Amino acid sequence: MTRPPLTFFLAAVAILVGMAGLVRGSLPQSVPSTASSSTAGADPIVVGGAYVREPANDVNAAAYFTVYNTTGTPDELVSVSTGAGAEASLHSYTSDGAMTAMSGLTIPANGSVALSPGKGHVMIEKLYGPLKPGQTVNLQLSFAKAGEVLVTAPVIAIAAPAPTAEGPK
Ligand SMILES: [Cu+2]
Repeated sequence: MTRPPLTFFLAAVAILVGMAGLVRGSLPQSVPSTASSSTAGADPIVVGGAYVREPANDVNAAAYFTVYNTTGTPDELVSVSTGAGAEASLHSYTSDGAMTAMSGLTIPANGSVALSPGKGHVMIEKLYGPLKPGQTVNLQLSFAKAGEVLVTAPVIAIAAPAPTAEGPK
């Protein structure tokens, strides 16, 4: 029966304390790099170029954006909610130009889908108040895999050009 001598044990404790001291001492240097958290990689879903067109009435508005899927697996935008109106739904167009509701919007792996005039939009209905340029609209996008993604969309004047979508960095 052999046991490590007490001095060996104390030496090990000293080493551990010393290491703890080193770690503690290094903390201030690592504070600025808050972005390097333990979550691997960037956001799985990136939304760019979001805007809401200033509505012609105080009832409905349309939001546009481009969704980028940075993962190797398709994802699906399943629902949208907003602080600007009581209802928000995904709309696209039939081949003869009529607006139609979408049950979901698939974003291909390593791909993107743009909701743009003529292609689709998020229809915001029962607006809580008028939307004017300079205001912003909060959109909460729910994805099947990526979960909730919050987007802030500026309200763009009726005749103003749409912002260009900025993809994942
Ligand atoms: Cu619509």
